[in-house]
Amino acid sequence: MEDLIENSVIEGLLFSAFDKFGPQPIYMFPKEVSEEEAEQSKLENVVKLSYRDYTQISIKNLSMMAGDQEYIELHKDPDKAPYFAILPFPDFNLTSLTIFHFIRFKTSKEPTAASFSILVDRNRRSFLYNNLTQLKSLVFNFLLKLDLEISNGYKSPEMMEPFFKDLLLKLIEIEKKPYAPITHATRIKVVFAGLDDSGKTSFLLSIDRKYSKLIGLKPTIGANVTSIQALGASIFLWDLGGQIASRQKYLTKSQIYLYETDLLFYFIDIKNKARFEESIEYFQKIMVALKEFKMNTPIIFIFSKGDKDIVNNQEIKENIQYIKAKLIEIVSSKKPEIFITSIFSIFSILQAFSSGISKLSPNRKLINLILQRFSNRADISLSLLLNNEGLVLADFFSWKALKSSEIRPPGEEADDGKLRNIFEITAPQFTMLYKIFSEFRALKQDESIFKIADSVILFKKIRIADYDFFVLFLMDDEIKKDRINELMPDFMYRTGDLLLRYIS
Ligand SMILES: Nc1nc2c(ncn2[C@@H]2O[C@H](COP(=O)(O)OP(=O)(O)OP(=O)(O)O)[C@@H](O)[C@H]2O)c(=O)[nH]1
Ligand SMILES: [Mg+2]
Repeated sequence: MEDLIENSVIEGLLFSAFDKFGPQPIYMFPKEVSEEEAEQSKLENVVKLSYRDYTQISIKNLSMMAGDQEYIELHKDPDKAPYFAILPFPDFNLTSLTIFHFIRFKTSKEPTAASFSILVDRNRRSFLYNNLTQLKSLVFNFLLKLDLEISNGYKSPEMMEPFFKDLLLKLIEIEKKPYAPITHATRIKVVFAGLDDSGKTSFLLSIDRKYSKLIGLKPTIGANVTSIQALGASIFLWDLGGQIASRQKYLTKSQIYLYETDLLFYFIDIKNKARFEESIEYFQKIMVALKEFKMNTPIIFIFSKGDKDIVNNQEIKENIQYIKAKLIEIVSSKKPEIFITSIFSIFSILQAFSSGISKLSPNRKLINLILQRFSNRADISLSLLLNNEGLVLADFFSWKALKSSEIRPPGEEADDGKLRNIFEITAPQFTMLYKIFSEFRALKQDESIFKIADSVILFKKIRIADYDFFVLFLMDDEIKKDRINELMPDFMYRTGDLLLRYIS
């Protein structure tokens, strides 16, 4: 086992569980070393973990995933629990893929919260990102088997070793496959496609706040690739100019243009009904190409040019309904994710972009959950976590906590359960919030309070490493600020590392 680990990207396997002393390491491979040896190994830049190190990792794993005493509550609502996350352990130069899990012992009524981690050198963490789907399913199966083995109680590490070894061999197989290169930096390819004149370049310029270039914009000829460094990754943006000749080229040379697309934004000009059929046809061809590469690329549909003054016109509404129905037919497997955007509402563009980018973040669910717990504890009805560029990294919304009638559109039921996308419902309010956000950011203060109708918005700037993040809270009473400030350090502790590595 030790030898296998030494020669692979895997630095360790750790199974931890709660017991009466808190989170404890139960099975760990390679075997722990003495503390002196662990100290020494740090100087030599190799990873050797002592029992205390494994315990620290167990504590972080379980407290991040389950949160102190809340793990039983999570269990009551398993759908809400994030079952995995990629967690950084900078103290040990490690990154883990951690799967959260409940063990059901025959001897106990209550399930026991547990976690299983694959530990890798943090400089080689792209192994986890590049093979996430495969690794997850491998580990889920492994845990099922493990459950059966220990259902009468923990067995000795020696007895369990073959199980872990079996898993390790499978992991090494994945590592050896040539299509899973281990690179140092995460590189992400985002493709923007749609007919000519559908607003792709305008959307991209808006994300970049290059408003002055929006005027007199010319059609994009061929593909225009730019890149941004954000959220711990290099994001390559492929703006595929939509002229007919170019479209054909992308499809015949899909190996170049569509291969390894991590995320696709597909644009439809909702004002131009005459071209809906043409647009759908192009989309279907792109889908065929993507399917050939066996890629499960997430798709975000952008209904562009939904400017405020026309978006509620009967004609536009009908257009939207029509094209929505078409898309539902095409992507029959799941609900298409649609955003109506306008270059006159920067927030509409940022939230569409954020939603796409969040699909690339394995930790998004966990960050959301931490924000949700925070908001519940502080009795906050709406909170948003933004990065300096205004991307929404996490959001929380609850009707229950929302007493103010101002923000609820007429006819909306006060029903928490049915909410899926908070942006859909509160878009106009968010536009306003975003405007305030821009003002706040310009102020260079750490905290600011804005009053709107019978609500209060609190903005807080938090600094993690060299980066600014912003949290925005909507509340009915300024008094809740104290509670927020009290809970803030814990929130920052829990989310800090996750935010720095949002997608890498
Ligand atoms: N009213 C309105 N016009 C928009 C919006 N977005 C883009 N446009 C206009 O639509 C036209 C085409 O926009 P582009 O961004 O160049 O479209 P494109 O998809 O990049 O087009 P190609 O490069 O030819 O594929 C321009 O005149 C834009 O000003 C919008 O949200 N509202
Ligand atoms: Mg263009």
